[in-house]
Amino acid sequence: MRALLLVDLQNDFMPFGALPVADGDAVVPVANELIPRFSLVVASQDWHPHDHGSFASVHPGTNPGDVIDLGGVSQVLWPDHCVQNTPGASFHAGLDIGGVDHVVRKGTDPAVDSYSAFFDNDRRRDTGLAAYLEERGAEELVIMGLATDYCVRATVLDACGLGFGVTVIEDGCRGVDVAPGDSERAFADMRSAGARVIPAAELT
Ligand code: VGL
Ligand code: ZN
Repeated sequence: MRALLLVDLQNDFMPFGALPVADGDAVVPVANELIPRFSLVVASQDWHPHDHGSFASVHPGTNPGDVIDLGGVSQVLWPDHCVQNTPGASFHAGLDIGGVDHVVRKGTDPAVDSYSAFFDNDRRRDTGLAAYLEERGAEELVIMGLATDYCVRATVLDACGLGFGVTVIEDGCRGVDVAPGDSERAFADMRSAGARVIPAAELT
């Protein structure tokens, strides 16, 4: 069975949000077109406490873009984003959320970030997503969303490592590109990990 995994289609990652991804809203129609084609659809949601350790605002003297050590893991600092129960953390209003079967929240521990929808960045905690998918017999995952170079990349690499067959919808992803080329390198990393990267039009 094949499941669709929509990564972080939340207001704060849209061009009008706190951590804007250029053209991020262009992927919402791609998601809406794919949703009815799947019997199982999961959406991840970046869901941070207001004092999350990935926020530059909680580390005096730092700015977004700085890199610090957070509990032994290298951490890029971000503007405050996707704070639990705020409009920025909500899914884009245009997303067909009625077609989503399950939401997996991540980044809830203030001490560690979670780019992947499967594991925290220190890989100590599991979100429960792998067990959820395995219980429902999902062996193949089709993955798209935001941001290509952070949460999509980490989610795809973990999915490949967990043994899922992974297809990434290239035009269903957009990246932050802190450094130019980050998204292209992220797609290359996903391919190296065994993922198939294709445009939505080629998904059969
Ligand atoms: C993300 C940076 C910080 C993402 C989440 O969804 O790619 N990026 N938090
Ligand atoms: Zn985040």
